[in-house]
Amino acid sequence: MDKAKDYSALKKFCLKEGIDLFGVADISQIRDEFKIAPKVSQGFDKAICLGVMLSGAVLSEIDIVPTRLYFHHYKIVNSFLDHIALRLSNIIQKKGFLALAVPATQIIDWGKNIGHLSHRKLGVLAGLGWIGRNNLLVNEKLGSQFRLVSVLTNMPLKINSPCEKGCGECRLCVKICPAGAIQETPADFSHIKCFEKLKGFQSQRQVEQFVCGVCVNACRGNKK
Ligand code: B12
Repeated sequence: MDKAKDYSALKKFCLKEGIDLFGVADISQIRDEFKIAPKVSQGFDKAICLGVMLSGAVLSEIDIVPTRLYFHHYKIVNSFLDHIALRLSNIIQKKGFLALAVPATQIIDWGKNIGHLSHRKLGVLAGLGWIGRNNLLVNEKLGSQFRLVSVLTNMPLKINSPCEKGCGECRLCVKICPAGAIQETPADFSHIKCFEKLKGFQSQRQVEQFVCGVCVNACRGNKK
């Protein structure tokens, strides 16, 4: 087995299919946190984390409220990511290894508002970016204008190093957040304020699910 060669082959497949960010994280220290598939979770030691960029045109229509266009885009991008993750997991499975595609967006505990695992955390460990003031994964080139999916596996692959960068002096998201949820550090981010605002957008029939996109639109990484 050549870890670097297999990494390159999987990356090539993903980029050809339209994926923009590809990285592999070592999950051996964090897999106990996962809520997904507890019976098989212990067999995985890495996660392939994928990101696809969002449409600049769709995002640019969002100023202080989400748009119907963004909501449609959100659904299409989630579905696209889930399809690529399924295809990638099948490729790995056919090579004789374990693989599990983790849904891009599925909430499994509405009380605690959590998914099967944190794609953002995996993204940091896979070197795709850092957790920004907006509490999102921020990539140097794409800002927060991308969505994520992950595939858990035990296939021997080259591992990326965690990203060590940060937002620096940029506070564009702090100023624009309609919920006032974004503060100086990611630890200060108010999930409650954010969620209350999203519920408001939904109840006003702005969009049918909990989406916003204002901080996503504001975050351009370092290409401001
Ligand atoms: C539930 C959920 C929500 C809930 C909030 C719940 C929450 N507490 O985060 C609600 C409905 C409010 C919500 C809102 C939004 N969400 Co949401 N959401 C999710 C979902 C399904 C699960 C998140 C989860 O389990 N959180 C629980 C905690 C434990 O994990 P976490 O917050 O992700 O990770 C934190 C910790 O790990 C922490 N941390 C602490 N110590 C350490 C140490 C290290 C080393 C690291 C790396 C991290 C770390 O840092 C992380 C950030 O705070 C994920 C998909 C997924 N499965 O990841 C999408 C996801 C996080 N959402 C996303 C987005 C874009 C949004 C919205 C912008 C809505 C929209 N699409 O318009 C808003 C904005 C929220 C914001 N600014 O944070 C994207 C983020 C993409 C990105 N570039 O980062 C995700 C990843 C979906 C996707 N497939 O791309 N969301």
